Order: sequence, then C-alpha cells, then structure tokens
Amino acid sequence: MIKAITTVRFTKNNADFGALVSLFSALGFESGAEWKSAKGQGRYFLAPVGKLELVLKEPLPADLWIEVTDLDSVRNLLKQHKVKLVSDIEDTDWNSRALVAEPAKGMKLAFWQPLQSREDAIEGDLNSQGMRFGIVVSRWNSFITERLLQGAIDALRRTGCHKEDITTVRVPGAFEIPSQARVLAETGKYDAIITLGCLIRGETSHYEHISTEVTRGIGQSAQETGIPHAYGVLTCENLEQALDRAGLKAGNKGFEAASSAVEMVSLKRKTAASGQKNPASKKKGKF
Ligand code: DLZ
Repeated sequence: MIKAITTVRFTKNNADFGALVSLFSALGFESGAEWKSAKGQGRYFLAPVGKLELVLKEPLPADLWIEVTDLDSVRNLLKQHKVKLVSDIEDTDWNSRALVAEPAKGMKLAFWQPLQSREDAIEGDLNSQGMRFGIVVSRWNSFITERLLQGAIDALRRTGCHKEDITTVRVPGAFEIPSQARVLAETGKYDAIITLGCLIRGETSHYEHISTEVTRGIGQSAQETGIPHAYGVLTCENLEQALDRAGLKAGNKGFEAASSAVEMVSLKRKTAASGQKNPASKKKGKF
C-alpha cells in the first residue's frame, strides 16, 4: 500500500531556494523532478534510502535526519556554503556522530554518521564525491557488459560522484581490458579503475587462458601502478549465469565493483594519512 515518503520544506524567498538547491546538489543528493507554477516552484532531491522512525525520547534538535558516510566532508561543505552550524560534530549516545545545521531560517537539519562497529578496524567510506574514475568495459557480450556499466555508473552517482569525473573507455574483448586499464591508471588522472567484462565458458574455447590472463593483468596493473582496480569481469559457465550477475537474480556485479572501488579509494586515503585517530575511539556525548 505504501509507495513513498516525501518530506517537504518551505522556503520563503528565491535566494534561500537557490542556496538550498546548490547546497543539496553539492551534498550529493540525486536530483529529481522540478516543477514551476504561478504559485511557486519545487525541486525534488532523492536519497538512496528513506526511513520513517518513531522515537520515544526527549525532543531531538532537528526534524530531518540525513545519514551520511563522511561527516567531516559534510561539515567542510557546509562551511564552504556558509551554512550556520547550530551544533558542531558531537558523539551521540547511539554510537554515531552528528551535527545540526540551519541552512535557512528555521530549517534545522541533522547530519549523522554511524561509527564503526569494530573499534579496531579502519574501513573505507562509500562517498565518491570529488573522486575520479576510469571505467574499462569490453564490447564482447555487450548485452551483459552494458548492464554492468549501468550498474557501475549507478553506484558511482549514488555515492556522490559527478558525471564529469567518470571516464568510460570501451575495448573489444576481455583480453584487452588489462592493457587499457593500465594506460588509464598510468595517466595519474584517476583515483581508481573499474574493469567490466564478460567471459562465458560455453562460448569461449580458450576461456581458461583468457580469464587467467585478464585476472592476472588487472591485478598486476593495480599493484604496479598503486591505483586501486576493481574487478568486475564475469567468468561464467553459461549465459544464464551471466544474466543473473548483471542485474537479475544475483545483483549487478558492475554496481558491486564500483562500490568496492569507492571504498578502496577512501581506505587508501585514510590509511595513507599518518597519525589519523580512529573516530570510533572518541568519548560518547549528548543527543
Ligand atoms: C575471442 C573471444 C572469445 C571466444 N570469447 C570471449 C568472451 O566470452 N568474452 C570476451 O570478453 N571476449 C571474448 N573473446 C575476445 C577476446 O577477449 C579478445 O578481444 C580477442 O581475442 C582479440 O584479442
């Protein structure tokens, strides 16, 4: 019965409306439809997940809670957009960190980030804003590989990557993927390379040779260039298995490969930065 939840925020003037549109776009919300009439105008912003949560507790300091993967980047962005912080980043008593911002008068938004559950581990975030990706996709079995490509782009866009930060290169077959991946990696222009292809044993006489070579070549390019490479090359027994992995029963391996690429870029940045404190080890505070 339930179809969707829309939470509406009213703004009183054009300047606030324009500033909010630019802030929400910069935060990585997917842009939805727009409408205009004699009485006003509206703009949808879409989030990957919507939730309605009932809470029995003291009133919370905001009525819209936006979960993010990287609260520090959100804080920087709010500062760049000169947004007033009602309260800065603080720990909550529910294993998260949160801040409250007031981007327009009377509009209080809380941004929050769950803390890592395993206190001793550093993990990458699924936030690709500002990252640049090279995608190498093969044309052989293109009805499968084009689906992988759509899945990969979807994952990048949902995690905040801008269209202009994604470069897609097509190669004839899976065998050509490693050499082209390496060319892109060596330009130094990309934070990660995403490789997408499809090898089907039943239709590929020298399947073993090609798949071994492709896998080895992609791994070698990753290790020798130091640029993360995500492996989204399907190696399947038959077409049915390939279809399942390209968006039917077993998810979309292109989406998964791109998500891994985002996580690895973030992890590389975190682990390469010396002396970083584990945010999970901080003391708990209010909210
Ligand atoms: C030749 C070939 C065959 C038989 N099968 C596949 C396949 O299932 N998937 C794929 O991506 N490419 C295949 N190819 C093409 C090779 O990868 C390569 O493009 C050609 O051998 C030219 O080098």
